[in-house]
Amino acid sequence: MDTLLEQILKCVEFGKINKQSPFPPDMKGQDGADELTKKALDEGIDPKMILDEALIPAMGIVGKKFSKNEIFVPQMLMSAKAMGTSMNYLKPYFVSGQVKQKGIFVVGTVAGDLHDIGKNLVAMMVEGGGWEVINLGVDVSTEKFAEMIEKHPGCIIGLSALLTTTMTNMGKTVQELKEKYSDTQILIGGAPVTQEYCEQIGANFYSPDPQGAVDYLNKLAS
Ligand code: B1M
Repeated sequence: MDTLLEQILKCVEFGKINKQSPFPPDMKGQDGADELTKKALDEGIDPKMILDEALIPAMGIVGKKFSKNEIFVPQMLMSAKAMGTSMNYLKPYFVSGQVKQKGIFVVGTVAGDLHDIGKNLVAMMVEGGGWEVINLGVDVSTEKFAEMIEKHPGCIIGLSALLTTTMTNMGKTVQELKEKYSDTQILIGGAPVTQEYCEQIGANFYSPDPQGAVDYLNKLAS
């Protein structure tokens, strides 16, 4: 019989949100991340243990499977949704400072660009990796990112772009932020973005997928 933490891990890995959710079919009628996380907290399990021993490893498995094309966007979204359901119960403990997160990741799609599916996946995976995530949405100006750096010194910036035309804006944002906040780490990604472009515009890191982003951030935190 799996422990409660192992059961939560499985729910997040396979995207089982709650008892009512029909996905995945072989877990139909079973408790999901919702019921099990509540139960774990009611039984006095430390929220940090739920995060470190269930949610983070589950999202780690999901990220690796996605990188290897063993699962696809819909499964990843279901996992992220299950994780979000658990996180709703854990958030009050983080907000109160009872559980320490690894750092703050401010992420947004660059100015002029309205694509957010990939960026949201990155945000959810990073949150699942134990970071506080401030998701600024789409069409985010350089000024908005700068405002966040002022408000949260030491935060790490993530920029996403899906259009060859808005990649130019990504370059401008990196350049302007680096001029003013040279120590700020900037991670970039998005379908048309490459390692070569990353080097060209002076960003710190390029990741082609969410797991690479999580690995990079975790290296910075260690
Ligand atoms: Co648009 N669109 N779109 N679109 N759209 C593309 C990107 C396009 C390739 C389609 C095509 O022509 N074949 C093309 C771009 C061509 C180019 O620039 N070379 C295009 C175009 C042209 C346009 C419009 C200009 C169309 C028009 O109006 N004439 C317009 C632009 C609007 C604007 O942004 N100003 C437009 C609009 C839209 C919709 C609004 C309809 C919709 C977006 C809805 C939304 O996001 N909420 C849309 C969609 C859905 C797409 C496609 C079909 C799918 C994009 C997507 O979500 N992929 C896309 C074609 C395609 O890719 N097949 C297309 C799935 C997602 C999981 O992948 O975003 O790459 P992706 O994210 C990946 C990685 O890139 C990485 O991780 C993710 C997971 O692996 N990643 C990061 C992403 N961000 C990262 C950040 C990181 C690290 C990794 O660190 C910070």
